[in-house]
Amino acid sequence: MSTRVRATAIGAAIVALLLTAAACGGPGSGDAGAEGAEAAKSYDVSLTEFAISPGEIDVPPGEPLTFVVSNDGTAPHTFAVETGSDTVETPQIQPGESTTLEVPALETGHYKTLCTVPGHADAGMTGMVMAFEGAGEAPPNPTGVTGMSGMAGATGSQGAMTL
Ligand SMILES: [Cu+2]
Repeated sequence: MSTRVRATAIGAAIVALLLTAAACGGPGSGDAGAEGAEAAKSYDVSLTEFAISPGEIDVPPGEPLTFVVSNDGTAPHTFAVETGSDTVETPQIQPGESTTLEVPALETGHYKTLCTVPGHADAGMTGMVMAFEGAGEAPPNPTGVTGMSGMAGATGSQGAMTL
């Protein structure tokens, strides 16, 4: 009887050790990853007749940009950024549709944005991307990466340990 109790206790101790080892390994590697990889930021752009909103988009220099472009107007539009060396633009976006535009990292400076449909830029569909240090700090975090599955696992393990 007593040996049986002892065996159970040893088993519980081993389980506890394994859990402790797992817990120690987790947070350490997690911290390293969070510091190294910054979450990619994206910028919402709305197209209408005949305007690009926001007219000025502030971005940090030196990192690739993603623009989420929605056509909120009633005619096809495009969104283009003149990066200096060339023009990066979306295909024509139909009314009510949206697309994304990937723009390579920009140096500090200002860059013209426009709709490339003939006549639209002249009608007012122009804007500016301003790239400068400090832009886009404290960005919103819509993804909410909180590791819910990890939490659930921990709770289950604790329940087992109390037995
Ligand atoms: Cu347009």
